[in-house]
Amino acid sequence: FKFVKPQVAFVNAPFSHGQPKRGTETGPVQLIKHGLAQQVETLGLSVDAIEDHSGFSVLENDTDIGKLKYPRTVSAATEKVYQEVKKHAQAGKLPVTLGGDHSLAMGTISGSLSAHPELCVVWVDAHADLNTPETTETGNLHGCPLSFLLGIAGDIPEFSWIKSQLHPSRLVYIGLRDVDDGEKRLLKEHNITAYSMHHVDKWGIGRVVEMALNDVNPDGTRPVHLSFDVDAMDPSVAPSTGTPVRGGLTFREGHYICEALHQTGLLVAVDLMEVNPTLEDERAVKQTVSVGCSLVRSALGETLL
Ligand code: 5AB
Ligand code: MN
Ligand code: MN
Ligand code: MN
Repeated sequence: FKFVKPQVAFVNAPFSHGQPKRGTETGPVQLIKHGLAQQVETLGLSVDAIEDHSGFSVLENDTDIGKLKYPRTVSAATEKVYQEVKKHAQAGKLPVTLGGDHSLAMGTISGSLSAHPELCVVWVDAHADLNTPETTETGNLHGCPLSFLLGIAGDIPEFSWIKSQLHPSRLVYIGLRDVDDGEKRLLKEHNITAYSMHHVDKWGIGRVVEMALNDVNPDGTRPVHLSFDVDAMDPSVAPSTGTPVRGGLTFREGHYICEALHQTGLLVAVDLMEVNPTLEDERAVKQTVSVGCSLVRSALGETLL
């Protein structure tokens, strides 16, 4: 399996109700306005016409289910993204989903799994996003997508569209530094490999990425889905995001991850999530949007000689 020079299909996902700070829904349009689609074409890749996804509506009477906030709204939005990503992936294209908050990964990874059942996932984030409806302290679904994808969220009929399950051995994290106690228990219980910032400091990003890929994809035969939360980056590099945590990846460490994944030739989908162009000052917003674009370009082969 090798995915060389794929056709890229951007999936714009203007959605923010997986968390309480509005503004993340303007991430996709700002990334595209910055020139991302043209920049990707400059890399010699063909890009699908960008479809308009204005329909991420907030459902009325969407009362909490247990602790979960906006559950039906999140389910509808993520299912829509699932259908989009599935369509493109099954057509042999490489979907690049622009968020929007990270609850959307329920949709993107489900979509990738439908076309690539052997998929493995590299999750780059300050957070583990592994909370179950039971363990979540905030009720924000952007902190929960992986519990749904791994099939450990319990039975919530509103999310019954999530059919495919990701095996915990096919998930690896890079960049963690703010993990809830409940999530730490789940990481141990399900034996999930995680490289925190401590490991990046200890071994360097080169070895960390090598080890991470070796953990989830030892034979180098599995397709890879990269889910990149921009808050994995240090807030000095990507300030405009809803849940910044100090001590993150440097500009180069973030880009190195993207470049190394591109080099595998196995990348079948990319998510860039949690850019919030309404947070911090104009300069910070510009910086964050620009870094977001550049991370995507690196995942698609820029900056390699
Ligand atoms: B993000 C927290 N663990 O569950 C929770 O930005 C934060 O997609 C989640 O990584 C952060 O609310 C979600 C405290
Ligand atoms: Mn995060
Ligand atoms: Mn996240
Ligand atoms: Mn966040």
